[in-house]
Amino acid sequence: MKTLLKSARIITASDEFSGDILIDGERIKALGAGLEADGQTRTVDCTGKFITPGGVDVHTHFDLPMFGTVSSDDHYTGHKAAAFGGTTTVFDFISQDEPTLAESVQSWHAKADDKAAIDFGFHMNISHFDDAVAKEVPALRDMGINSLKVFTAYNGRLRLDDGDIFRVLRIARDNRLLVMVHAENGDVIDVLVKEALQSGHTSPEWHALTRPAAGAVESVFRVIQLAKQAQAPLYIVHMNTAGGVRLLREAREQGLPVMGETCPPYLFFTIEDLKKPDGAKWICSPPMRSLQDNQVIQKLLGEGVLQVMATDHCPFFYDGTKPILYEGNPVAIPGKELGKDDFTKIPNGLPGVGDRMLLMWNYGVRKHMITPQQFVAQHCTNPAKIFGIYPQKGALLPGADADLVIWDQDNPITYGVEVARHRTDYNLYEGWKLQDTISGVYLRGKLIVDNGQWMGAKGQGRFLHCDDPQVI
Ligand code: DUC
Ligand code: ZN
Ligand code: ZN
Repeated sequence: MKTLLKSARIITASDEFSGDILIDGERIKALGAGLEADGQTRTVDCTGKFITPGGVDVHTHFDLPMFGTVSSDDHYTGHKAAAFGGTTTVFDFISQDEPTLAESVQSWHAKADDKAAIDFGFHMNISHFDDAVAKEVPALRDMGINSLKVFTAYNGRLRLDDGDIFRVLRIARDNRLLVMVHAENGDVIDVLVKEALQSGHTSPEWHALTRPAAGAVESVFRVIQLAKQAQAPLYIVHMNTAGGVRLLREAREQGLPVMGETCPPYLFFTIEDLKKPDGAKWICSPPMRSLQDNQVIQKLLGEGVLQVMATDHCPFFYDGTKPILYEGNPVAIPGKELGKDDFTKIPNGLPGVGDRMLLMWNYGVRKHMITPQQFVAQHCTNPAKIFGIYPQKGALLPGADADLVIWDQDNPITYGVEVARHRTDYNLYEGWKLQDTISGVYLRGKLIVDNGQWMGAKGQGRFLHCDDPQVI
């Protein structure tokens, strides 16, 4: 089956032109002006529309157990929400919960494979490290995994000490794996949380006040120096402090192979949002920072200091005692209300996988924070390159998977929970106006979102075996 997308504005990470895209089966066959359809080709008129590659969101947490509940999107509902927002590839983090890494990988396949509605890859969390784990790490490559995540926070739960992070970095270097790091100061956080609770501070803003920006900046500095000593590349997840992103810039100027990711909420929200009566909606780790942090990150994103825009999608209901209707059925999953009397019990995480492309196009590109080419680079091409799935993903090139987003120019809508398809009861961007919207999404040549209609299916998503990570 062939499809010819005719007369679109085509946007890539390096270019922008008017033309056509010919899809043959699951792949892009040709791009250019004046492509002709033969008798078996379905032609779609894309006049007035623009096309980008399908989005690649390399930071999601579907079906993640936390604080006695679970993130409210699973590998089907989250994939579907992603697709409505123009994302056709996601990467989820495997918890190191089983006796071996191989068993942990298997447990994540068991959650994801039958539900997947878009294509997906995995990162492996390393939250306990010893000689046995060290021996197992290289085999992850045969399982299609090329990235490890380590933590400098969450003491006693996920954190590794600096020596173990250094060892992980060296093993990763020797096996062409990329280390991703969550950089906050776990020791300081523990002291501040204890003091806050002793003083009777239980409201949501104390989540942010007990996880200071300076601790994140110090930790970013430390992990960059650890990677330098290990002579290993490094990818810093969800960067959200001005100081941290400036350190990233400095490291890259020195030629160090360090890359950085941020997420839309860190551009648009601050600790002031946590002070609102419904402040728990904004609770995630690392937390919202200051207006100055927002502004510096926006500016440095535009200067190309950060390579990737991801989401850290990890939604919870705001009020998980009240069901919502999902695909016609009532669903209620315990959420943020679990911490109404104690900020340390509020599940950490935000919805966002479906928001990312729409928000960043309308409030990033249209507000001149980033160019259309930077948008495609940060949301599609760079993450695909870094995690070893380029040019199959993240590119509009002959031979690439036909993952495409058809955008409607000047088709204004008001965004919010009713528009976003996340399985939760709130959206951070409630009431925000979107000027350009998404009318069609193709996954490997199949139209899975068609003018607000879900045409996809559970189980159609494929696991991606990642090739070598790239430093960009
Ligand atoms: N931060 C969150 O807020 N949720 C899930 C994991 C993380 O790092
Ligand atoms: Zn993290
Ligand atoms: Zn995360």
